[in-house]
Amino acid sequence: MEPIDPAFMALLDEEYEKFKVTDSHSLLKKHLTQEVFDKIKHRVTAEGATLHDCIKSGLANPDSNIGLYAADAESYILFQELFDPVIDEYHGGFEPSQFHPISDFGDPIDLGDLNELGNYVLSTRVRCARSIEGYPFNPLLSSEMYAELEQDVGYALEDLEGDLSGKYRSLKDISSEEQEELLEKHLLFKQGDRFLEAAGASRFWPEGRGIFLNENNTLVVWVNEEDHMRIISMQEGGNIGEVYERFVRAVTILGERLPFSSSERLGFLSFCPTNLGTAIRASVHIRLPLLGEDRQTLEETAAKFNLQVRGTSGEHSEAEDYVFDISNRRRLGLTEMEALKEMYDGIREIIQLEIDMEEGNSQCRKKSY
Ligand code: ADP
Ligand code: DAR
Repeated sequence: MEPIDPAFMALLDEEYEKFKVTDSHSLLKKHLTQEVFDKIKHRVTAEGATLHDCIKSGLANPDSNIGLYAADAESYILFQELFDPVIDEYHGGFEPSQFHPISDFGDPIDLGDLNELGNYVLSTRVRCARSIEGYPFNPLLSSEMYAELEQDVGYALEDLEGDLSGKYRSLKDISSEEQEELLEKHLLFKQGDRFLEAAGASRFWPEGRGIFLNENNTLVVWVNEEDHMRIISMQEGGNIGEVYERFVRAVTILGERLPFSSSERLGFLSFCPTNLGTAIRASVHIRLPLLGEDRQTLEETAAKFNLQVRGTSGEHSEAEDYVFDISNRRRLGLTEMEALKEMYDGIREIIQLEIDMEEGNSQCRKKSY
């Protein structure tokens, strides 16, 4: 690969000097020390990824939590002095010497209903990110590559049968009104995320972007949003066993038709390092009127079970009517079933805490009579 142009290096040096004095609390700010920066800044991957390609979102958005994306699979290796400490910290301890375990989806029958009475959990969703071997990630994808990726995935989706069968539609063929309807149903991805835009994930938009939906909208596949693919199983209620069973069947069938990109150490590879390993996020939309008024207790309880609390519309959104999106935070260093169990146990605890708070309140009311 050609060495980096001196003028480009001067610009990167200048951007880094400005970034160093921001009050950013991102993992990028914490781990891109001057020593690491000087050591890796001249490196370029075989496909042409530079350090700037990986850190430009965090440089432009000092309020990032992470601030770092891999521009291609090799970035995780070539810039490991930066990626490894970020991965270790985000995934709750995953040292450079550790290896992600072999996939084990377990038996979905072991997972029942999170909330049989249906009085807290409104809906349940299990999603994973998947990248396709032979293609880089957003900053290096050309318009032609986006179109090729969309075609490759489209062919594989045609092989989904029975309750998984459905239709793929390119985003450019969906009216803005219908896009809004799908977004309100939490089926379609949000657009205009400034972190992803600054990371180079919106180039040539909407070329190669689209969504697959099965007949009853319980299986969804996003193409070329943040990752090459997001495979999503979701339904109303808390029956995570059913949601996960459908998810496992779809991922398995698609994995037999597409070469998913993975590494022995990091498992399935993704654009953002937070989605490595299993790349799974299992979530509920759960209404918590009491815990919702005590956000510190909610966050502390979630953290105890390695859960993450998001707003009603997912990342970077607020809760509406006390409906939270709560999911597993760890995706790397544990198997698929372990990630699901960690989420299952945490959600059950949170529901019990909400019940205890209700009972506590009712006891107080009785005493006050
Ligand atoms: P991702 O899940 O891809 O990491 P987001 O946090 O942006 O990204 O969530 C994507 C969409 O999925 C959002 O519209 C969010 O509201 C929706 N979502 C997440 N969990 C659930 C759930 N349990 N039920 C319904 N929609 C959900
Ligand atoms: N907001 C960005 C991304 C963090 C993880 N979310 C993803 N990958 N969708 C940040 O750096 O905070």
